[in-house]
Formats: sequence, structure tokens, C-alpha cells
Amino acid sequence: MPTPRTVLLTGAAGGLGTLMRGLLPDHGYALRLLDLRPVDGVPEAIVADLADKDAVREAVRGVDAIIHLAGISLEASFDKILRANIEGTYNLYEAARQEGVGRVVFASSNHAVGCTPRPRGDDPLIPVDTPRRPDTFYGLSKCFGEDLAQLYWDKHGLETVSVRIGSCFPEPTSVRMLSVWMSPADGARLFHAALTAENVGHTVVHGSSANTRLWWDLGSARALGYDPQDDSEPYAEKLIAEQGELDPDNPAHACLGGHFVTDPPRWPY
Ligand code: NAI
Ligand code: 15L
Repeated sequence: MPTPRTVLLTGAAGGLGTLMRGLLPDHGYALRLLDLRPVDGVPEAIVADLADKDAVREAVRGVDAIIHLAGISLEASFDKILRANIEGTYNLYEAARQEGVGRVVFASSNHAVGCTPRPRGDDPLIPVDTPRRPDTFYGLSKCFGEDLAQLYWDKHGLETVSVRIGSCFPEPTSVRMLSVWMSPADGARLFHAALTAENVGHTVVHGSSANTRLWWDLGSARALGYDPQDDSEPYAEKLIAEQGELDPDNPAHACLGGHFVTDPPRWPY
């Protein structure tokens, strides 16, 4: 696939979208932005709901690739998740197929496999082919997105890299995040690798930095050319002093998905 240059970034007004808008142009991309909400300071950004099939089709027309971040990013009622994450992602893939877009980078989540026990001691890292164990309807919608990506590759030759993102924020803010944190700069490196690697078909990767306390295997991400440069360890001493080590008897600390397993944060809208 030729190196993509014009990339549609959905969810551009959100936290990760805002970080990526700042970083991806340095990797050579011209971004077309879409979100349900206006994007601060970017009047030309497309304001559209993924439910609007015509608007979505127009938005994908002429782009080389799509980074799909838009959707509900926390737990919500099944009805809301169905509309935004399941039907919305379907609408985007269908538009991409119709318009001949060759590659999608899909923001999946650790919560697609959030009920997987976290490694302890010398346990092996969680492999990327670990069975799906969603911890929420939100995580379930990410399982759907990954399967949709597989369907569109097998049936239509539309390639996807599904990135099971850990926690991509400027800094880790919890002891759990020390294991799943992806620095924004590593996030941009991983998205760049996902956009440019050859012959990805549908590839699932874990999305994090090269953390000392890593819980999962980064092999399939590295195979795309991803070379993470960051590690959460410099934040460890302060976070552990404030919050304590993970408690082996606390169910909210037992699994990859952390507190999403026991008490997931809710989408506020
Ligand atoms: P966010 O909630 O800050 O941003 C999501 C954006 O999607 C919002 O700006 C919202 O307006 C937009 N959106 C929601 N429904 C929409 C619809 N129907 N049509 C168009 N736009 C819609 O979330 P964040 O943190 O930026 O995450 C971005 C993506 O990455 C999400 O898909 C999330 O599930 C995924 N992800 C993020 C992680 C992180 O650490 N930030 C971790 C794992 C996955
Ligand atoms: C996610 O999937 C959420 O979208 C994000 O807000 C974080 O909570 C992240 O997972 C996490 O697990 O820390």
C-alpha cells in the first residue's frame, strides 16, 4: 500500500484525538477531522454524527486511510453503545468500502479483554490472541469492531490494524496505568506504524509504551515497525507512594481492565 498521506481522524475533538492532532502531522500526515462536537480552533473540521451515513460517506471520500477514534469511550447503556460504537463503526466501514479506502486504524481497547487476569510474579505476558473477555458493554463494542474489521478484510480486502489501547494520556495517573500506559508520542508512533506497515490484513496489537511493569505482549505491534521509546517507570515511585501497590485481594486490581471490571466509569452524556 502506498504511504497514506490524507487521513480522516474521527473523534478529533476528544482527548486522544486532540493529542494525535498535535503529533501526527510531524509524521507527515494531512488530517481531515470529524467529530460530533466542533473541534476547538479548527472551523473546517467536519461536525457529524457517525449515525449520519451520508455525512460519513462524504467524510471518507478521497482519504488514503482512517484513524477511527470516535465513539463512547466509557461504559454506557447498551442502547447508547449500540448506536455510537456498533452502528457508528459499521457506518464508517461501509462508507470506507464504498469509497475504496484501503486501511483503517481502529481504536480498540484493553476492555475488549478486560476480564483477563493480570499477570503476577513470573506469569507470562498476556498474548495478543488471548480469548476475548470484555468487561463492559463498552468493551463488547470493541470486540464487535475487531470482528467487523476481520469481516471487511476477509470479504472486501479492506485492511485494519486494531489497536487495543491501554491508557493513552499525557501521564499515567494510577498504579494500574504503570502497566498499560501509552505515552502520546508512542501512540503517534504506533498509529504511524499501523498506517504504513505492508500487508497487515487484519492485525490486532496491544497499544502501550515499553513499560517496565508491562502486562501484555507488544510483539505484533513491534512486527509492524513500532519501536516504543517511553516507559512509565519514572512515575512509579510517586504513584505508589500516593496509592499503594496493587492489592492482590482487591477485585478491582485483579484484571487487565482494572476498575472497569467492578465499577466502570460511565459516559456522562
Ligand atoms: P473521548 O471520549 O475523549 O473522545 C471520543 C470522541 O468521540 C468525542 O470527542 C466524542 O464527541 C466523539 N463521538 C462520540 N460519539 C460520536 C458519534 N456518534 N459520532 C461522531 N463522534 C462521536 O475518548 P478518547 O479517550 O479520546 O478515546 C478515543 C478512542 O480511543 C475511543 O474510541 C476510545 O474507546 C479509544 N480508547 C481510548 C483510550 C485512552 O486511553 N484514551 C484507551 C482505549 C481505547
Ligand atoms: C479506555 O478504553 C477508555 O476509553 C479510557 O478512558 C481509559 O479509561 C482506558 O481505557 C483505561 O483502561 O485506562
